[in-house]
Amino acid sequence: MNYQPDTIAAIATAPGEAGIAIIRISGNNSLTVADHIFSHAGEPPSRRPPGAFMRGFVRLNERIIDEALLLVMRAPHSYTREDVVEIQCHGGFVSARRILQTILHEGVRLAEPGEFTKRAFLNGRIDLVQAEAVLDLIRAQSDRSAAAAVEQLNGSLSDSFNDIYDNALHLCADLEAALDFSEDDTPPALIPDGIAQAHKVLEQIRGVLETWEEGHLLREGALVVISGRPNVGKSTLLNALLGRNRAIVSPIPGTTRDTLEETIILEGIPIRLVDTAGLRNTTCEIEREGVRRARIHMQKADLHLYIIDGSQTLGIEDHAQLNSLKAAQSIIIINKIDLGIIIQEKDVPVFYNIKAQLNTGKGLIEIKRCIIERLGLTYSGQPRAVISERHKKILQKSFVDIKEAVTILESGQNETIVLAAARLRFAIESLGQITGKAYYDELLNSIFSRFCVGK
Ligand SMILES: Nc1nc2c(ncn2[C@@H]2O[C@H](COP(=O)(O)OP(=O)(O)O)[C@@H](O)[C@H]2O)c(=O)[nH]1
Ligand SMILES: [Mg+2]
Repeated sequence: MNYQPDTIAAIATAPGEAGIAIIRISGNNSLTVADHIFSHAGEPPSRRPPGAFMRGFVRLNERIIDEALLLVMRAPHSYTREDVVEIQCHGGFVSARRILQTILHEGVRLAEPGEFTKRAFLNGRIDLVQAEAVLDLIRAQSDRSAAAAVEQLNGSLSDSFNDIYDNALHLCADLEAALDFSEDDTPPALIPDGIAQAHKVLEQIRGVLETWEEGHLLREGALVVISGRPNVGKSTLLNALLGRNRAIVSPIPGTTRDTLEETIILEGIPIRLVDTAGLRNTTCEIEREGVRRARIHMQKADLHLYIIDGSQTLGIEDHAQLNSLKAAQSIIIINKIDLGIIIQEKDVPVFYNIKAQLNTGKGLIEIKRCIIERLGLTYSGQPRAVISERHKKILQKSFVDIKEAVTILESGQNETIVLAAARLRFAIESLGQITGKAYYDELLNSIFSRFCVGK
């Protein structure tokens, strides 16, 4: 562990024109440094009570850098549980940077990404799952994502993980205790009880795993790809869903050559909408590249909006696509119904078809409703914390280990208890890494390096 509680500082606000900027200092020397650089009528920061804030001037060699507010927070009642000083100065590109430089000249080290939150974890104020919630909250793109992150920050997910961990630990302890008995003394109910207890843990893990889908959507959003042959109305649909003219719409086939991505929010879930180049064989190199990019996005899509021009017969690309699309992941839009429907309904797979006239917005409400249904986004308004990819991987691995332990116990041999207990130990070790009961440098780096400097 290369954790040294030296004093660190960073600008905590985003750079650019703004009302104020905040510089944060954390560690044993925070208050001494504040005394050196901050001039103010009255007691210096180090003699101020916790929670005090003072108005004064940040100085470098007697020259004023900026007028600022300084807040004093004392260990352990601060974000990091260390002495923390926050300086609020004027926003913009210069003041905060100069104040930070002045602080660094006092022998303070520039904080690494996420280091303040890492200290909050290492000092036991929050666990790893709560630390991750801080990042989720900062990155949230919708009210619903933010509400889920706040739930997680408040510890509701940590409670579930701790419960699973404790139950697995108890089970393991019971089995290990039996190892001290001679074979004849082993309590007769030990194995059946153990199996029942293990099933309970498995059930708990399964329950938490069920939140992953939602967690994935809340954090990464859903990738919804609009595709179809040229000129069917793909860009018209993108613009209609966005409510503004983002993509060029024209009757000339092959107008959209690159992929265009924009985000909308549906039921509190960020939807990454991608408009693509129309699928066709073409000699134009640029358009061919566009079609190649379209296909790459189509492979990754959570949901396809495949558009057909209903007033034309289907093309070979349509037949190929319609055959490869999966019902659960596709919505087929038969557009331009104002021009009369020529295509035969039997040519279009029966899974969801919507008839539309996209240039007038006809069919749009149904398309939105269907996106919500297909992606399972319906929201009751009740926020709940949901697991991330990292949690999922660990839970799945632990699940396998515990299941293995059950299989061993079910073989019914007393001498196999030691093997079952060993399996459970593996599971417990992994489970501990979720909340950070057990951690190693690499795990912390992989989590905190995703933060910004200053958080
Ligand atoms: N008549 C009719 N024209 C439409 C409809 N939807 C789009 N268009 C027109 O079809 C042309 C191609 O639309 P566009 O969105 O650029 O197609 P894309 O190539 O698939 O992106 C444009 O002139 C649109 O105004 C519709 O429902 N009915
Ligand atoms: Mg287009």
